[in-house]
Amino acid sequence: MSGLKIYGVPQSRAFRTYWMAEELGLDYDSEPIHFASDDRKSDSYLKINPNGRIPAIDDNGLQLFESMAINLYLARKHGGDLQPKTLEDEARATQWSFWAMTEVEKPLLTALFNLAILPEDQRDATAADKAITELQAPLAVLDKALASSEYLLGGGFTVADLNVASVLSWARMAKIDLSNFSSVDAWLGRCLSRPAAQR
Ligand SMILES: N[C@@H](CCC(=O)N[C@@H](CS)C(=O)NCC(=O)O)C(=O)O
Repeated sequence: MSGLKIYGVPQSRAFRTYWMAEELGLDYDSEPIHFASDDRKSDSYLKINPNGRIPAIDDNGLQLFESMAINLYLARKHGGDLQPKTLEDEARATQWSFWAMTEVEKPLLTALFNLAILPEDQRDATAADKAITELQAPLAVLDKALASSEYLLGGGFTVADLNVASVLSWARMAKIDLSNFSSVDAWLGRCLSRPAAQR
């Protein structure tokens, strides 16, 4: 065992953490805490993540929450192809990770809930439309960044792609039309079809 424990079910933002651990080939333990269960509010779990949310990790005594921070840490710790090779590329990976959380996550989650997750009689079509309209600007930014290279940092697949694609994976679940953003669509397919993401 690598001494890494991942808290959270993969049907949640913990998917990001499991994907990263699989990419890195880590031998980890899993504590499948569900976002809808009381486990996340137990005294023992609140010591790991006082926010009571998933994912979180315990890596040989280092307790971390926030999915993007966890992945940036794991990539840096274990190195290899997922870790940017220069300070500048590391900064760009941080930039794209923050960007996905601040520019994309909220409207995309609103769209996902109102198009696919909520029971049909509780869905709000107006909220979904508004969220999809809001997503057009960040999707155009991502599309432009990917127009001339297969991956965000210009070389191969890195933590930058994993973090952003893990957020954008909700667009697939919500069946959002990405045909106006063909570079994003192709890149998302490349990222999500990786064996580690599938596992
Ligand atoms: N910014 C956090 C968000 C974590 C989060 O909200 N996780 C959801 C599951 S996807 C959760 O635990 N929800 C339960 C709750 O909010 O009580 C991250 O990226 O790790």
